Amino acid sequence: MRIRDEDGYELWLRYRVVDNPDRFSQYRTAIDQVIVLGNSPTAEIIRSELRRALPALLDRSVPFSTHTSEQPALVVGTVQQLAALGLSVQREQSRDLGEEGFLIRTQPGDHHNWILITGHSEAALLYGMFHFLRLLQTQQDIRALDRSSSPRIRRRLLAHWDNLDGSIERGYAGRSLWKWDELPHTIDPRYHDYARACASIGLNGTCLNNVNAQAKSLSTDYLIKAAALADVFRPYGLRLYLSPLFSAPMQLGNLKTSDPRDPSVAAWWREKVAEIYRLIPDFGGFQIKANSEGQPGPRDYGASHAAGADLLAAALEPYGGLLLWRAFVYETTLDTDRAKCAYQEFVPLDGRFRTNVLVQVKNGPIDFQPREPFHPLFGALEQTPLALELQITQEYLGQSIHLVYLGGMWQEILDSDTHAKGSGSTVARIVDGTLHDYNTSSIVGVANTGSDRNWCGHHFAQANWYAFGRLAWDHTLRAETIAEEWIRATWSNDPRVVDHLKTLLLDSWPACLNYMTPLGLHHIMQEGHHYGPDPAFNAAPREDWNNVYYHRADTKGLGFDRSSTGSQAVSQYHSPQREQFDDLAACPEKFLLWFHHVPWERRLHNGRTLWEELQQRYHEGVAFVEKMREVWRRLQTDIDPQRHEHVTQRLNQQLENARWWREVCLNYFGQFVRREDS
Ligand code: BDP
Repeated sequence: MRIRDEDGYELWLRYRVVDNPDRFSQYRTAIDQVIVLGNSPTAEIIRSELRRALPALLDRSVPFSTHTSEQPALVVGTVQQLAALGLSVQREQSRDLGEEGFLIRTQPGDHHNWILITGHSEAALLYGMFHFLRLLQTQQDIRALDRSSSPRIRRRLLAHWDNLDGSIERGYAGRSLWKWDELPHTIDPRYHDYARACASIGLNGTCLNNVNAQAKSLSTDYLIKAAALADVFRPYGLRLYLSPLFSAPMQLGNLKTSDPRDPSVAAWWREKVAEIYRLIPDFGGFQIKANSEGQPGPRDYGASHAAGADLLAAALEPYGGLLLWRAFVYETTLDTDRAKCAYQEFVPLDGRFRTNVLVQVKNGPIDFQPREPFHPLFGALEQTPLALELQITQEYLGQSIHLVYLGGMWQEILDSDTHAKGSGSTVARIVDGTLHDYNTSSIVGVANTGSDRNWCGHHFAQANWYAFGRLAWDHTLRAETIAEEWIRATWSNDPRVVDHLKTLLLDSWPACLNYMTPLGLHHIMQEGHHYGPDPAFNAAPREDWNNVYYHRADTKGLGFDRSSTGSQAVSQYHSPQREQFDDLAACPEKFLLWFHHVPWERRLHNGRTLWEELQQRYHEGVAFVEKMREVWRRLQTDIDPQRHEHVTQRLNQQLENARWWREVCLNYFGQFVRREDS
């Protein structure tokens, strides 16, 4: 039988008949009717999702009711609403849920069991409902449910680098989802599906516009348009954020200056923020890129980042608005090693930010490379909460052509031990606020969504959006668990398909590292668009925009010496991490060429010389993509033809690209290797 074609629009919210007979009958027995309490817009969303999902999963109609009866039912309502219905959950079960946490519980009744989905807010019910559907989609046993889950990080955002003209910086899936020309009058139904998808993985914020901002996004016209989006997103628990331009007071307000210390500038921001909150009462706040890559900022006036942040934070504070101040800065006047700059700029400012400010730090000290060690700012600031910024869109990882699952990369970063307060001081614990006992916390993912029918360009890039949301909610989840959930919801529950796709996903990032930037190499992509290899590039206006700056290949060896004999970037890490990175013999080989200039003839742990190992890695990377293609080919009869063919074409291109990377890099680096070292 030919499998029905799919275009990927449904994402992981794809409800198909449960094909495991035991589970199928278990679910049918457990859910005879559904009661969703309340009439709010969020309750309506919950109802409509269950109306869509349950009949499809259970292959029969499921009655909705407003009151209890003799039939087993799924009941969704807040703790208070359930109590009013005579279905109380015990206080200790719901006490620690917090505002957004949910509880899903099988509760025995006189005649039958209830399945209760509850929490303290409507958003909690929404998250609980989506989680329950995930249990069915992934065919879990639901006979004795007792699961509670609360987000570990409070503000979980997607950041769209979308321009007002509809283009997307580093977007590889079509145009922007936001149709500014049509707003506020026309509401594209897709806005609802976007918000549904975000809510289904626990995201609660979206920053609409590019960090390389335009002043216009804060104009009244555009705020009215943004408010229309906020109205759509609100019942999905999704709050709106914007990226302001620091010089907006001049560009929009016709002031003579944007100096953060000028009272007229402060007044302009206060008024602008007041206007935003009049239009969007639950506005989340600002995410700003200042004094970075040509963006205006406080340094233009000799003021610090703290002074700049204070200006905006003071305006947001009365409304509970948050300021995400980005630390992606690299003034080379500070240090000739770009990796050291942000630390040098921000460490002296620790303790000088208002309580509604988070300094937003990319996972690594350079720029969303295929792999970086964690950013040394994690662990360096004790009085300033840090938001972690990850890039979901694969700017440096093959964009929407390469299948690269990023769950493993993010897990590695979150699990990294900064040793800031002894061992166990992981990046995750700094970000979630538990290490320093902050009550604000945030994680931001640069979105990979666009107007493409399948949202992300590559069907498998959807897994990265999914994984980001799941990790943002609970960073203790493992990349493998998340991958399996996503596969079951998006492709199939057939164990063979699940196994094969898991291999594909989990080994895709290591493979990409091998064929692009093994052993700690970084930033050797083609200039500008960052797609494809160009280790020879040496024509940029700034030294640290050249690729040769990063790999430093010469006849002696390869790699950037950031050790104590080089740029001393290692000194920005705490002991014992610092000593480990510093010592060529102890440095994890995955970061070898990040921290050291390594002689070509040096033997690595497996006995191969650096040059031999480099060649081996490039070959292994390509070999894995060949395997990916083969695995995918063998699944041809298990996957719908449309999605199968789409992915096949991309895998073909990925394989060509992987070979290209191998050829260019080995030819280039090989020139430096003397014959007796090879
Ligand atoms: C780099 C991108 C650039 C972004 C910048 C940023 O190449 O387009 O504007 O990051 O994060 O990765 O501000």
